[in-house]
Amino acid sequence: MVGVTAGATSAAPRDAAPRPLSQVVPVPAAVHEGGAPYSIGERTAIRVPEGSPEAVRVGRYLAALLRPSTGYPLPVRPLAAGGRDGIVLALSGHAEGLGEEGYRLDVTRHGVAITAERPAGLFHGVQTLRQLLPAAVEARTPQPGPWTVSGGTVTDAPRYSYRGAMLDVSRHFFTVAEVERYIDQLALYKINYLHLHLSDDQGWRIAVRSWPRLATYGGSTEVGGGAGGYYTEAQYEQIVRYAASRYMTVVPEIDMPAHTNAALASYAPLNCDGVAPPLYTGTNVGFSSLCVPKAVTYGFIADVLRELAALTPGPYLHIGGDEAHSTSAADYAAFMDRVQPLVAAHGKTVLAWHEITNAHPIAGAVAQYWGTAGTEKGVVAAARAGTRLVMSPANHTYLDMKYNRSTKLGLSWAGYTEVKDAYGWDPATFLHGAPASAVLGVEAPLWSETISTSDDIGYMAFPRLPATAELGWSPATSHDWDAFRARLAAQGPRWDVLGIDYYRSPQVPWP
Ligand code: TNX
Repeated sequence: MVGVTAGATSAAPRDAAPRPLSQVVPVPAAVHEGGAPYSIGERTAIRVPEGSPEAVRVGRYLAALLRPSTGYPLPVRPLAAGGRDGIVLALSGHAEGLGEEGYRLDVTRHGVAITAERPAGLFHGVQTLRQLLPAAVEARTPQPGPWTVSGGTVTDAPRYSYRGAMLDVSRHFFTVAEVERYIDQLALYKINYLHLHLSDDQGWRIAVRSWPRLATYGGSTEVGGGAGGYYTEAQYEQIVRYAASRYMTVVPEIDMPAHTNAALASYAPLNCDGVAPPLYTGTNVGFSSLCVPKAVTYGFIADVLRELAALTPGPYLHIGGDEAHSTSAADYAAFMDRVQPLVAAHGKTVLAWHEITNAHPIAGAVAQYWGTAGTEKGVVAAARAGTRLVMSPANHTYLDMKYNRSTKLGLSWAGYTEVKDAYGWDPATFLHGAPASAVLGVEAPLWSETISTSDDIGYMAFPRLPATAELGWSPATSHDWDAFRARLAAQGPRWDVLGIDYYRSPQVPWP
């Protein structure tokens, strides 16, 4: 953990000139600079609409963020108690057109007002305010001020409603605390979906009451032969709740019919030959398959999806479907056609890797595109026929790709991915011929064959995750590499304070 030392030993004000209102990642949709700045001080209060418990919680979250570093009391008070000074969180009607997640941030001499239609918008506005304050605000011990925000107005709302990050907790297991840490890092960039890759050949990571050995045996190891682990129901619910407190929806994935060795090893009857294979701790893909003709396969899946749906308030269940190299094309289609209705039976929406378009995506299904070229005809045809898309082109969004040949962590099958590559594509046009209206959003997956600690996550996700986050949030017209890398550079000191061991890309002019 790198501490903040600048200014700590002298009385000289540090960061005295507040940063421009546009120096935020993702860049806001509209910024109007002007008017007097506001400095958060000893007497600043956070004022919240008492009629909304959620808005009150956002106010308390903001207070908890600001108190340790500023050392100010920052009481959270009802708006009705009078006075409009300080930091005001206000819920407005629909008239302003801010939408589900948008917000307006007004800074005047009297204070900062964040206005939104929904609490999610207040939360995103708080992230913007956070980035407009000096990096030292992230410290957990008192730091010298001033805590000044430039005068003016930010009006902001997302380009896409789905802005995801995936963490593969199967190849290496990550504890609840490690997942929560990543959730907090993602929230700073307005990510609103956390996709958890809960099963793969190397490990099954979620307790299932009706098939207990999935977790207790199938979860007992990981890549390299370590101890692995799994989430109990209570722990998974804890992650779901923590994510929700950051306005993030968990998308659980059970990968099938391939990537299933951990399940096949746990229950012999799931295998076509009735023989359980050993647990697997290597990094090959494509060798396992559930037994498509066996009836028990669908009883198993129905049980797993029923239990998972009951633990998952979000709309999506991700059923994987990738790299089924040991399943025939006919079996694959038959399998997917049989499994999708099991998702729908619980009122959930099917999300799957784009190979699902080789079967028959059911109405409402979402395909997650991970190709590198944007030319897959089957996916384009499905998109034209109504299947929606989450865009995760591996050569732009995969956080497990190495930055360059000397990156110690990561893989390189999709090529080296520097920050400029992560930023240099357009979700609306990447898949040639697919209607732009089919695109629901973007996601940055982090596969964990080579990733096993929070520091590893930080190194691979930063600074590339913010690139995908900006493509998902900011208007297409704002896309500009030079402007992006300058704004990204300003994030470096914040990551230092947060203890994120990020990659110091030579493409970014770090201060
Ligand atoms: C491909 S992309 C996979 C994963 C691997 C990843 C490594 C996709 C849907 N599947 O099984 O972990 O590459 O980069």
